[in-house]
Amino acid sequence: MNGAESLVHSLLKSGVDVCFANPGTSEMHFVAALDRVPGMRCVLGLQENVVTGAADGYWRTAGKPAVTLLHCGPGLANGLAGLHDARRAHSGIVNCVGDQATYHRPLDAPLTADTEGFARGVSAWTRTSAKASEIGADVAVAVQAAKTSPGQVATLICPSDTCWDDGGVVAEALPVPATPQAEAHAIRNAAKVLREKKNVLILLGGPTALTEAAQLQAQRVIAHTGAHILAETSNAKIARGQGRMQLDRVPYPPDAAIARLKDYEQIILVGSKAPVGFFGYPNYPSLHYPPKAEITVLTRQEQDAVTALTALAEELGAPKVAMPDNGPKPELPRGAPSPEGLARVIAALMPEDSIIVDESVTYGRGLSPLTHCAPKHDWLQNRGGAIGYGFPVAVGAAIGGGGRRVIALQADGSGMYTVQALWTQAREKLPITTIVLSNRKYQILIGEYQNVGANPGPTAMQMLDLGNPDIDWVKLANGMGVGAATASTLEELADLVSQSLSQDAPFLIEFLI
Ligand SMILES: Cc1ncc(C[n+]2csc(CCOP(=O)(O)OP(=O)(O)O)c2C)c(N)n1
Repeated sequence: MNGAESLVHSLLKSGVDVCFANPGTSEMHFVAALDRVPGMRCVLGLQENVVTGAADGYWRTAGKPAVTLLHCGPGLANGLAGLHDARRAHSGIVNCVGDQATYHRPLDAPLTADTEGFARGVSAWTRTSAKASEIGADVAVAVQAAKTSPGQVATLICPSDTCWDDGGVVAEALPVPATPQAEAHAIRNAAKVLREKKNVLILLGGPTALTEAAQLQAQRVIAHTGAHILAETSNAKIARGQGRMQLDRVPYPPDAAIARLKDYEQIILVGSKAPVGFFGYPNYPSLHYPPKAEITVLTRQEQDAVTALTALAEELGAPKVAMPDNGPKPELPRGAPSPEGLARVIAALMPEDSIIVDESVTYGRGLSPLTHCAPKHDWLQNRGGAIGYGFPVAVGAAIGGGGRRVIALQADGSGMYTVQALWTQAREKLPITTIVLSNRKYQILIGEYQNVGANPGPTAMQMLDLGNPDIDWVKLANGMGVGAATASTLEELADLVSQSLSQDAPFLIEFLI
């Protein structure tokens, strides 16, 4: 058995059976091993951020890591934005990066690069395999690292001779450390704050605090104490819709965030970070909460928020409560495009258990309150702020979701970073309905200009405008095998969304907003 075969066998033993790939010469033995070792679903992405973003989306819905196959330092570097967003979302991913053969590396051939250096900035765990007999054991440790709470990026660099040499040894799966529990004093402290203090905010974030199970316990706590509750601005996955809390998020715009948080004297963090701005601005506070507010940590991101919130509810003597009814589905709206209309179309039409991949940027800021009444669904956001996460995450979310409908809300500027993912959606026949929010601008940056105290002149405006020429999304999608149509009214949007939901295939709607 060669090293590559032991690598694939070891991944399968550790429960990793989906590979998102963009290979090159140094990965040919891995690719060949995929033919000889059955059981790995292989999905080709035509740019590396498609590959890494898909692995991110896969973790978020499947709850287990996929492996990526990337080509040398430059291939990994192309995928770094996706890995940055994945790291911020606490997505577990195993990257296998092919590289120069060990004896060839000192010759400084063209693709030689600081592959480990590129990897370290986005990975919690990085290793370069030394020989074929060790690569199986190395990848088992990589999977263990990826699965360790709260979910981590692990990168194994595989020099090509470690793959083609004989002597591969298959490694068994390693035990994954249990999710750590909150300390007993953290639960007592939070209970004391909730009993004795006023103007208390509970802030939910991270992988476990936004699940349905955690929300049931959080609902007990707020019903009993009258504390307020919010989620962080961007979240990897929030369980939403009927049977879930009507959870608002800390607003993105700094003024709105500061106004929303100004009266809190106490903030209890449950898997979250005390809110800071995405950016600093001249003469503007970086902290979006009052600096005098006291911060109490119930759980850190890697800790089990469900058990901690249950213990907190018990400590407070909070009775069990039913989730509030989130109201009836809305009527389908008609007329000119509006964010409220978009929210109503989605809330009215999404099937139960849909996955919403949200890269709606400015247009989507108000969608949350109007979609609580939708059937139960998961809402995925970009936690890292590196745009272009939407199309690829939709690919991975659909594959990890095993047939669940994905509805991707995709701002046009962000979509152009990773538009190649549409081809993968078509090839894999994924049930993804994409609504491209076509405003033909970098709208958010026009607002950011004002935030930094500048006024865009004609040259600056050219850097923020996506017209001249207009991007033809229908042709782009068709060119990659995805059916598509344009909607310029809410009724056209609703018709196209309904049609697409009846097909087990991707469909793209260019919504002219
Ligand atoms: C990788 C990366 N490159 C550039 C940026 C800077 N950036 C932030 S938002 C944005 C434009 C977003 O435009 P669009 O997706 O069309 O959304 P809109 O603002 O129009 O709602 C840019 C270029 C970024 N955040 N990440």
